Amino acid sequence: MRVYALIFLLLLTVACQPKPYGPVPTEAQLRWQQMEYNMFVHFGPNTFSGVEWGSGAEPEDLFNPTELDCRQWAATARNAGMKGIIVTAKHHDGFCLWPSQTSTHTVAQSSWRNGKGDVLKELSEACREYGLGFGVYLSPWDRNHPLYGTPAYNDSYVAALQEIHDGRYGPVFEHWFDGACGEGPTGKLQVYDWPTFFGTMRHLSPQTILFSDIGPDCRWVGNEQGRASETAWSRLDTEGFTPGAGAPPIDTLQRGNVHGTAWVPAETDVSIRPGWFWRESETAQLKSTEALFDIWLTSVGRNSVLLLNVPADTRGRIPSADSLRLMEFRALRERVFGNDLAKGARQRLRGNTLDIQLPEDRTFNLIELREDISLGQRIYSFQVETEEDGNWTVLAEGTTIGHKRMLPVPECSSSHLRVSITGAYAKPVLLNAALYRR
Ligand code: FUL
Repeated sequence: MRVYALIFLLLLTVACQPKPYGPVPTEAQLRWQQMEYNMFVHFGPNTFSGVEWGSGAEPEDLFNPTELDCRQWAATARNAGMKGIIVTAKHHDGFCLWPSQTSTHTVAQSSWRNGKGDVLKELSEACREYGLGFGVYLSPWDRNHPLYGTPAYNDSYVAALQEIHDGRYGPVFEHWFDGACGEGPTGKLQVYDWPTFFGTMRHLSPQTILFSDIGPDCRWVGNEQGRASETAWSRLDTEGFTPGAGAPPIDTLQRGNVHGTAWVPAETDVSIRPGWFWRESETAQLKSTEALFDIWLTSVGRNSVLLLNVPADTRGRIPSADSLRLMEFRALRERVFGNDLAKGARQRLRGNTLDIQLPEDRTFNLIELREDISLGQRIYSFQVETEEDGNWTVLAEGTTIGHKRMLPVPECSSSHLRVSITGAYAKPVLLNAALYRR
């Protein structure tokens, strides 16, 4: 009898387990989403010329960092609380930061370290030492390459992918495919062979997250201001679209597609400075700690991953002003997020309601909600209320939640809250909520 009862209970538990809804993240996508915060480093000839888009005609000797120190980048990123670094291995000017056989416009042709330098080698080793993911940005648009504008250029780009991803630099957590497609040195545009680019990557390095406007693994958030949409689906319809000019409208990239057929979460790329590349003149215009915190709320706090650009300077180091700002930003996050005011609360998920009973009145102005995205993204409408003498007052309302949703609210003191899921495509799977005071 007891055995039957046990089997029955077991079957019941299995039957009650929520089933995945729609497309779900791969293991690699889940790991990537949990990284939450990575460093982008724009570095190359533009660092020395002060322009954003080099023409490709710059002499190789222009690239001449006096004190390149990728361990300093890695130490800065780790101390900032970041989990990985993505470097511009090649920007639109075509200069390769590694001695590539696919080009004659690389570190090998420069006099930097007598042509023996390799930024990718140095950075990948530093990332390994500091326990960070190593990632690369490799611009398909190339204003230097003589083959650009012909089908043979696609082969050359594929050969560059092979060089970077053949294992010589160790695992690469993310590869950034910029969709930009301008003219090359002969005035011609290139027709990029995206299926071959993506196919090559899947073959070489199936665990690498592939970024482009439309994925396949993560997508562009649609702006460079650090703002994901309040309604942010990790689903996207990519059929018939390409990265770059063939991408869906910006609004779609920002919001995703509610019933999209692929799991393609948004990545929010934004620079700590006005430009992507370092310029002495922009040191005074670093984003403030408060502005960075707001960006955190509208990126990580809106179901996306934050890729914050912190450009290296002409020495090849992260300038101290920028690294100081990163540390202030970390200190602010620790002050706020290090004190979860929902700690010690009794949180119970009953059907569509998460009931939060605090041990006493607590004062907060920021609510954090999370959905178990391993089962897909389900919730499309919710409400947060507080209770006082049996009366409920609505504090916040929203649409999507996803991996993390942060809701700034007017400062409020309460000991009893509830999160009501007012719309979901399948049984909602909320994780514990957190409350903070900024
Ligand atoms: C854009 C590029 O044109 C910018 O220079 C920068 O690299 C940004 C991250 O992507 O498409």
